Amino acid sequence: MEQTFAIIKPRAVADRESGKIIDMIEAAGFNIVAMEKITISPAQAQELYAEHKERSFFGEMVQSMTSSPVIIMKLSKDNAVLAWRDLMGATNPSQALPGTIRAIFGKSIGENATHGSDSLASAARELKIFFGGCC
Ligand code: 3AN
Repeated sequence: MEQTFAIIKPRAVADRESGKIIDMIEAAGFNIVAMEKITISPAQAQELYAEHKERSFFGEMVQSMTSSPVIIMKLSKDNAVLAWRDLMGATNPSQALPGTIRAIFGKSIGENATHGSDSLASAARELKIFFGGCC
């Protein structure tokens, strides 16, 4: 079965929304293969968002992702990468379809509740940053 990488972002964790988000993940048929509450280091955030290094919001994004704890997950399901992107909804919560996680819990394009890998290659790369060779 395919695997993908998910993060419940700092604001959603601080607002005690992680339980509701995990409920939605399980209701959608994902298996939680690994899960941990961590504070992301600046180096991990910079590596995660390496492709956005030149963007104006890069510093702000690294700052916000490292500001307080997150929940990281390794999820598995058939077509997990696409299925998790669909369940999250569009990056900008105001454009996310009703019923998606970002539509329900997202506050803004930066504080959009969750992260998900955008391809199988990204999933493998991101899982390695956060879970290494283990699990
Ligand atoms: P996604 O997370 O849906 O793959 P990307 O890859 O376009 O979206 O963006 C990566 C992260 O950068 C998003 N999770 C979002 O929170 C943040 N982001 C994207 N655009 C902006 C923006 N204009 N201002 C602040 N943060 C942004």
